[in-house]
Amino acid sequence: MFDSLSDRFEGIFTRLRGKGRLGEAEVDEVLREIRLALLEADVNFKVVRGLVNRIREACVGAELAKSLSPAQQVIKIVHQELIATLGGESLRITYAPKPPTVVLLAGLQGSGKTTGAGKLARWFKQQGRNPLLVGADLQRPAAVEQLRVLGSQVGVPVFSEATDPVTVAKRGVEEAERLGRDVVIVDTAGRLTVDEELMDEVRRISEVTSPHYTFLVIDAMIGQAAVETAEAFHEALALDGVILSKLDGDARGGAALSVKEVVGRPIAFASVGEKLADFETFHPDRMASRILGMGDVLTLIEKAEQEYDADVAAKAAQALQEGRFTLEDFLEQMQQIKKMGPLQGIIGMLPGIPKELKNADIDDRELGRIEAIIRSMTPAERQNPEMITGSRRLRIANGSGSTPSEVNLLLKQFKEAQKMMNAMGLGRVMAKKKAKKGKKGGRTTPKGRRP
Ligand SMILES: Nc1nc2c(ncn2[C@@H]2O[C@H](COP(=O)(O)OP(=O)(O)OP(=O)(O)O)[C@@H](O)[C@H]2O)c(=O)[nH]1
Ligand SMILES: [Mg+2]
Repeated sequence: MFDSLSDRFEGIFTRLRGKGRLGEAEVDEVLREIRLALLEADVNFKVVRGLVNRIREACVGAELAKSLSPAQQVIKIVHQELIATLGGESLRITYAPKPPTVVLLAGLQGSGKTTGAGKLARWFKQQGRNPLLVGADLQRPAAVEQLRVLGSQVGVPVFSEATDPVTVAKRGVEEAERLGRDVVIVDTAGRLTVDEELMDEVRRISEVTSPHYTFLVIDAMIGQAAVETAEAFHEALALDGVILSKLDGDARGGAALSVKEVVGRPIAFASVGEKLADFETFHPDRMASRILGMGDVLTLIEKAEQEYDADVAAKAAQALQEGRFTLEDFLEQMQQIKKMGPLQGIIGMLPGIPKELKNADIDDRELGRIEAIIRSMTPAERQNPEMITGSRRLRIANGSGSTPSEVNLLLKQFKEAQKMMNAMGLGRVMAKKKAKKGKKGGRTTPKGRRP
């Protein structure tokens, strides 16, 4: 995500770090580089101009903060201005006093509306709501079916019928009232380009459902061209915000950085992958940190909290503390990590990770291979890996489609990890956290403390 933009900023700041006080000429040089980096990232030129001007003003006025080095000052200023450009605050959803809260999704064809509807349904469920999905895309025969599949994956009912989109949407809201569902998410049809017919249809759907939130789903990979469609939709629908999809494939960040300033509406959610869990509330501050290569630890912790099973984590903490963390626990932990999404994405959120590692082709299949090896072991072997020698090793290798030396490597790595965790006293730390949280009756998730 935003890799090429991050690289550019990294280069700019690295050169800056070598300098002492910044004179006017140096500031101008930095600003010129920032401007170029943003334009290359496909950020709208008006947005770039505003952003660079604000950075310049802040740099001129910033001479007083003596505690920071010039490089740190500039980074801090750029960080703050990026946050502002991305919308400042996160959008907080408020719910209608008289349910259901209606959410309407609109957007061009293939922008990620239907997937987004499923992801949003999952998100609302995590907030303790009971959503209903409404399939008002009767354009494509498979559209409603796609929504039904997503609905069943997230455990949310789907309403649709073979009438017309406006009627479906209207009856969908009535159905939610009847069933006592407190959130309605309406998926609509897309077109290849903005056209009158499309606008007329969503406009009428909007009229009959009176949505509390109208979100435009935008494919981030289109870059700033996406922003033009946003303007057209905003005129027709009065948008409340944007759901930026496919951010995982967006190396440049042009759409993300342009939308708020051009359309005047914030990015509400970010969709960062094909899986239903790859969906986040959009936080301008965290996104700015990511763009500047400062990592995004908060999102990582939140993800861990959402996806990590508290019981499994508590069990592992206990095992660690008692010094009997086995391959069995290791396997369970690994499955938890897998739930958090592709490894590459997780690593991208860590601060200070060298670029080479971020770009390294980290293969999720590696996890699968380790899993296969552990699964080919008997319970006794998992408890006591010392007993795995000669013929056992060969059997495990055959059973998992790997080689005896791969089995050996895994055992060695596991032993190292075990040693390290003991040395770090990680078990004790986790157990302490657990005891503390236990008293408060809270959850027992060891936030981000995984080895
Ligand atoms: N990598 C990635 N793919 C995504 C994301 N969101 C959606 N997709 C993919 O984009 C494609 C289109 O998504 P849909 O949700 O069907 O898009 P849509 O807007 O409903 O499309 P129409 O109904 O045809 O207008 C699908 O293959 C999705 O899996 C995302 O955040 N990341
Ligand atoms: Mg669709």
